[in-house]
Amino acid sequence: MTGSSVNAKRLLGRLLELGSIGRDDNGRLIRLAASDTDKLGRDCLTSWMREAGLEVAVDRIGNVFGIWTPSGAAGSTKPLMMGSHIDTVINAGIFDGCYGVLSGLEVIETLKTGGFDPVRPIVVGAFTNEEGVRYAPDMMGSLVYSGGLDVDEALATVGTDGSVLGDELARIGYAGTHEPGFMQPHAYVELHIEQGPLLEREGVAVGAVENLQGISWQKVTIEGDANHAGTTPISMRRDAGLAAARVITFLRERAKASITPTVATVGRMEFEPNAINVIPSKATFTVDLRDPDEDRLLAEESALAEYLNKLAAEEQVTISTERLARFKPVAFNSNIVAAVEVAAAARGLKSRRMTSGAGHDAQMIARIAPSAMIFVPSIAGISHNPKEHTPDADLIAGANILLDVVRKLTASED
Ligand code: HGY
Ligand code: MN
Ligand code: MN
Repeated sequence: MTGSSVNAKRLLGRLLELGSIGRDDNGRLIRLAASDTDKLGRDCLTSWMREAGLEVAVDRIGNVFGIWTPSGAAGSTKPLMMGSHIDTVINAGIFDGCYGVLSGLEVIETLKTGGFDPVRPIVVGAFTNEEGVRYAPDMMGSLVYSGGLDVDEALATVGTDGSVLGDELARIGYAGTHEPGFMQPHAYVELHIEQGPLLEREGVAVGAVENLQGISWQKVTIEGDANHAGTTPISMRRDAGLAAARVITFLRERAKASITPTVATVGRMEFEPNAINVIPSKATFTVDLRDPDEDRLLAEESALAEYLNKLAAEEQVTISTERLARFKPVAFNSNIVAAVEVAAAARGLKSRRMTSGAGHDAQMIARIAPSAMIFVPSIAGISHNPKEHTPDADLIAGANILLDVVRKLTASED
C-alpha cells in the first residue's frame, strides 16, 4: 500500500544534512536558539517544508510550522500537530529534536503523496529555544505557545551572552507575525530519541511515553572575598569556590540517597576573578533538579535552600538564588499512549511504557491538547553529546510508528 511506510532514504539523508549545519571550526554542532547557525537550520527546514507544498507559518516567538490542509480538512479548525525542536545544546548530537521535526515532515509527505485524505489539517512544528542553553527557561517556544509564558516577556529575555531574544529573532528573520497558540491542536504527538539507556538495555524498539518528570532550574550566586592563595590561612578564607564545590557534593549525596529517581546537575559554573592564585570572590552556577514526583522535587528544592543557608553561615559567604525554570511532572494522554503501543504491535515491534527524564515540547503542549511521545533507543543512553546515536532501523521504525499513529488520529473525527 503506498504511503504505508516513510521514505527512509529521504529522512536519513535530511537528518545528516541538518546535522551538518552549524558546526564550528572544531566540528562541534552548535545551533543555539536564535543564533546565526539556528537561522541556517531554520532556513533549511523551511525550504524542505515549502518543497513539500506545505504552508509555512512563523509565530511571534519564532516557532516554525509546516501546515498541510488537504481538501477534506479545509473546514476543520483543530489540526493534528507533531513537533519538536531543531535548536541544539553545545557540541550536540544530530538527533535530539531534529529527529522529531524531520520525521513529522516525512510523515506529512508520505501521507500526502500516498493519497491519504485526513479529516483535519496536519502540522509539524519546530519550537523555538527548546534547549534553554542561551535563554532560560527551556521549552520556551512551546511554553509560550501553550500560554504558559507571555510572548512579550519571553521576547525580552536576556541571554547568557547579554543578547535579547526578540532582537535576535528579528535579526535572523524569524520574528513571525502569528500569535502563539494561533492553531490549537486536536492532539499532539512528539517522536524523540530516548536520551537514556532503558530501551537499548531491554532490547525494546519503541517507548510509549506516558509521563515526563518535573524540572527545577535555578542560578546560584555565592559571594566571598578574593584573597591571596598563598598567604591567607584556611581559617580566614571566605572562599566562594569552595562553597560552590560543597553544593555540588551535597546535591550528589542527596540524589544518591533519594527514594525516587531524583537527579541533580551543576552544568555551568563561573568563578571570579578566575585566576590560579586568587581565592574566588564569586561563584555563579546553575542547578538542574528533576524528579517524576512533584512532592519529592519540592522536598529537594527546600533541602537545597536549607543547605545554602547553613553553608552561608559556615563559610561566611553570602548566597542568592534566581529561579530559571520550574515545570511540574506531566502525564500524557492514555489513548494516544495506547495507540503507540497498538501501532508498535501491528508492526511486530516490542514497546514499553516509560517516563521521560528529559524535558520536551510535549510537556508544554500537553497544557492545551491531548499529547504523548514516542521514543526510540539511544545507544548507551548517550545524548547532549556528539556520540549520540540511534541505528537507522530504529529511526525508521519510530517514524513509521508516528506515521501510523497520525494516520489513526486523522482518519476520522473522533
Ligand atoms: O533539559 C532538557 O531536558 C531538554 O533537553 N531541554
Ligand atoms: Mn530534545
Ligand atoms: Mn536536548
